[in-house]
Amino acid sequence: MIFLPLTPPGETPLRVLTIAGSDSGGGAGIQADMRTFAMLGVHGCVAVTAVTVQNSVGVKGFHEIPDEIIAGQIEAVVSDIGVQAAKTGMLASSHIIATVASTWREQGLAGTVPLIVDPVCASMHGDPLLHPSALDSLRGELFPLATLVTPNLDEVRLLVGIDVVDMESQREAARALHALGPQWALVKGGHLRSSPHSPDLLFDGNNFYEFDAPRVATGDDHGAGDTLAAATACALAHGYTVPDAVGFAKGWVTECIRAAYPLGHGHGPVSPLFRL
Ligand code: PXL
Repeated sequence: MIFLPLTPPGETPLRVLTIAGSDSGGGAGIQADMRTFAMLGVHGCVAVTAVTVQNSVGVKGFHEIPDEIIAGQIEAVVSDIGVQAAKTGMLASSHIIATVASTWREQGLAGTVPLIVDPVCASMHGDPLLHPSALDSLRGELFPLATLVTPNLDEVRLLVGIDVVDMESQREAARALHALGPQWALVKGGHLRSSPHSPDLLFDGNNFYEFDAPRVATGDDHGAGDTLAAATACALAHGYTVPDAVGFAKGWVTECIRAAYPLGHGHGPVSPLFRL
């Protein structure tokens, strides 16, 4: 199944909130999240954390949104519209992470609304999207609130200092990430570029779940991580268990990678437009 149940026209769909940065190129960040939310039939709400100046070649800079405006967006959405799941993406700095964590707790969302923390640290071009000093806040303040964390292998190295090269080191990384406090940790294998597969490993402190997919040979995979986390959030909003939601999202992002297209002079985006 790569689609989710749809709400009839005129009825209110489930709502999912993304707390993330804007990509002016339209392929990653909030724009990727909203594309997947829409194509999966979910109403997307947004708390913008930063505005990047970006195209297919790289990130030229970014502007951080003030803390009170980020907190205000989250409050405005949850107090009126209500959300059944949320995800975080680019958070840029430790004070933004602290703002998101405290707002999440103050609004009574901790333990009631599933929260996916995609610990975005850099763009695929290697341009920084998180201040290095913010890693402590990510681990200490946001991870304990997370239903699921979804680092790629570069983020795993930064967060827990483990170089994932095989299944055993992937398990070790999952254990180390889970020890930081999230209910579930997903170690994504997409950056194991020499492997013919893209194996993701999910861990809840007791059991491991593997999600494998054949590697799709493309340089156009901008926004893949965001799309995986966004689709997982949509499935959690529908009440899927975490393993079922991740399994669903893995199938969704694999189709989006197959449908990726060239854009500009650099890396094109993964695309949920195949749904049309
Ligand atoms: O794909 C990670 C990501 C998330 N959010 C924003 C980005 C990127 C990658 O470039 O620009 C805003």
